[in-house]
Amino acid sequence: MASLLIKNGRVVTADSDAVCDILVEGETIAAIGKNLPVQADETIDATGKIIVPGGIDPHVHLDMPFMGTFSSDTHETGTRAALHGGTTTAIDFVLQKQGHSLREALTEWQGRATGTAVGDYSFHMAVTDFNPSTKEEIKDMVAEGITSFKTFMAYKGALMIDDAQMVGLMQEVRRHGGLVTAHATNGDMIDTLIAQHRAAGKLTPRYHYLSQPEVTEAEASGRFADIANYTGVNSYIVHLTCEGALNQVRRATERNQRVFVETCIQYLLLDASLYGDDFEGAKWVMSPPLREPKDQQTLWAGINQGLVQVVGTDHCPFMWEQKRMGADDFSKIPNGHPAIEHRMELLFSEGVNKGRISLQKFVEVSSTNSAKIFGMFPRKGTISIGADADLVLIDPEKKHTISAETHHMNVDYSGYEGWELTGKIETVLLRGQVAVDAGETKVGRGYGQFIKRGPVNY
Ligand code: DUC
Ligand code: ZN
Ligand code: ZN
Ligand code: ZN
Repeated sequence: MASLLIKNGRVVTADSDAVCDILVEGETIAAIGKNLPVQADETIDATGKIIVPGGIDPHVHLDMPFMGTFSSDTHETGTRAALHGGTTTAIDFVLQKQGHSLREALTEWQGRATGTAVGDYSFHMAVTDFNPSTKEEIKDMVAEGITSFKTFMAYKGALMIDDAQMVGLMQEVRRHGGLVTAHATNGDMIDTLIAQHRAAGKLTPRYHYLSQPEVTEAEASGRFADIANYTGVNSYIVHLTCEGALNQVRRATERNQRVFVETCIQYLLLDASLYGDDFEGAKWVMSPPLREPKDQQTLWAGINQGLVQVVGTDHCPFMWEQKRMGADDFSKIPNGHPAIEHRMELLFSEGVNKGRISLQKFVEVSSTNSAKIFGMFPRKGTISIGADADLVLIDPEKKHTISAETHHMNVDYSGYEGWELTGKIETVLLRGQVAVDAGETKVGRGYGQFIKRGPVNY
């Protein structure tokens, strides 16, 4: 078995921080300690580097059919870009087609990801049509290692389920020990506001933002938490963006309910002032939309208060030409934003280096908490003996600039063009293999494996 010794790095996990050596044998970590008295086939000198567990992005949409087109990163290009940014595992969404089975959707997604992904991946199952036959499939999905079930409370007619279906799904998922997640926005309210704006000839990207005010998210987040509390299911709100929604979660904690919360890197760093009256704002047309500076502050505080456990991306890239499908009507702009590659470096530079979060919080929200919530811990999400050797070596001082010219995502613009970051991910290991080093990809198409997941372990 090949062995690799990583010497003298500052090894940081969610609950430890020490300069030491890591011995990797095959795909896993064999030993950790100061000055390990071992010889290995290869040695990496990590002096001056910070070593953290491989990042987990629990919210990505790769090669996904949506709004009349497909998101532009495939499982190959998306997971490769993820590796360049230190994300070694991504959880992608399988979308059930209304009127069809979960199995059909899973087979379709497996067909796109199997043998093509470069980084490790798993799937959430988005249940868009809960009925007696879908109900019977829940246990089959759990048996396949798909233990999280996504719901959309918006996108009526394509993805949305109603509250009756929500209750039934939660009851069934609870029976099988799974987790229900939600895109928690009030679809009917949003559809009404979109129709009103269009009827008034208000068609620029700014009206995308004005069609999804904070109340649409706060209302649905509270409703989701209430139904979850009634059914007793494990619950998780994806891409939470704002104060009103987080207050609903805070309220739930007061009755000793636990609702997991994910925000995404863009909601921490970007705000709605990017939606001007020209088409440029289409770069940030995503749902929910970017919010206000006061919401960013609430989210950073929420991380430190332990109310927000996860920072993902909702990576859902579209080429500029695809965005232009909505050049004359904001409601036709494919919703989504590219970020899978830059989540960790953005969070390190703007979070850790600017003193908003500690290095250990960084590890928790970028990796460990997702591993625990989504049933992959301790195989993923930490640096411990027996865990997968998914390791990220960061040069904490090195400066670099984000640009579409140099990124690896298959999309022709960046939402962060020209941002100068401090802290660069230099080397990334995935299951013991150097996957990225000094900007070069070292593993190929098909190296990524499907990760079977278990119950919540948080
Ligand atoms: N929001 C997006 O912006 N894109 C994909 C799906 C979603 O909910
Ligand atoms: Zn059952
Ligand atoms: Zn969503
Ligand atoms: Zn999403």
